[in-house]
Amino acid sequence: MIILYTTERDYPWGTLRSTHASKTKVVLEEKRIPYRIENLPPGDLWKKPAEMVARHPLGKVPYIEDGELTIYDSTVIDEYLEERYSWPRLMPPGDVVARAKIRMIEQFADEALLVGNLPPIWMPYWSEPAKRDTERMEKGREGLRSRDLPYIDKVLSEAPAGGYICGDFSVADVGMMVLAMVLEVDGMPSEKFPRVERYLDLLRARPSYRSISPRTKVAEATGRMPTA
Ligand SMILES: N[C@@H](CCC(=O)N[C@@H](CS)C(=O)NCC(=O)O)C(=O)O
Repeated sequence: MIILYTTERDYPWGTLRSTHASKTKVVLEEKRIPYRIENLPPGDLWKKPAEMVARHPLGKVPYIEDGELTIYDSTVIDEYLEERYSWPRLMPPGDVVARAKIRMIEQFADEALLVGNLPPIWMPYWSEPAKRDTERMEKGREGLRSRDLPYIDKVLSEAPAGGYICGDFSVADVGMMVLAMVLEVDGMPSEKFPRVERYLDLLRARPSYRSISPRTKVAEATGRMPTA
């Protein structure tokens, strides 16, 4: 069974999870791969204990163990899972252009959202309200409003039929599930982007979203979720 190393914690305002590991969790759920979670203390991400660095040289999550094999980096892990467990497919086989478009959106989600505008919003929720840097949070929101949501809206408006960002559900949508997760906790108003709002609700309605939903407590999300 695959072991996913991540960080998850229950708070009164929702259950918070590593954003990058959430990408891998969604893929494990979508592909119905049996897995269990090794839930590391959030402090390990800063302390970087030797046993963690032995598996991930940068002491980050996620990394997985698949038998003897250890793999780190959410994008690499998700590609490995796609190649090893090809059904249901999260990448269309053969179509080089469609694959490149999906990879662009995957990369956009990583760079613009997961290491860009989401951490200033998401990280403060790991502290109590009085300790949050509200100015920094607002900068993250402004970054979403001015750059990321307009771009996502444009891509959605040009998407092929299928309802998802590149047509059928694919790895391009997986990073966007993380945006859906963060905005569910934050509640940032985004009514100026109704198409994006509808899309994020569509993602939240997928059974795999339950495994990263802020409403799913750590104790209820320790392995592959039962299908709804
Ligand atoms: N490129 C990596 C980034 C992983 C990453 O930054 N994970 C965060 C948690 S969401 C982390 O471990 N942060 C601790 C650090 O940056 O040292 C991936 O996609 O897995």
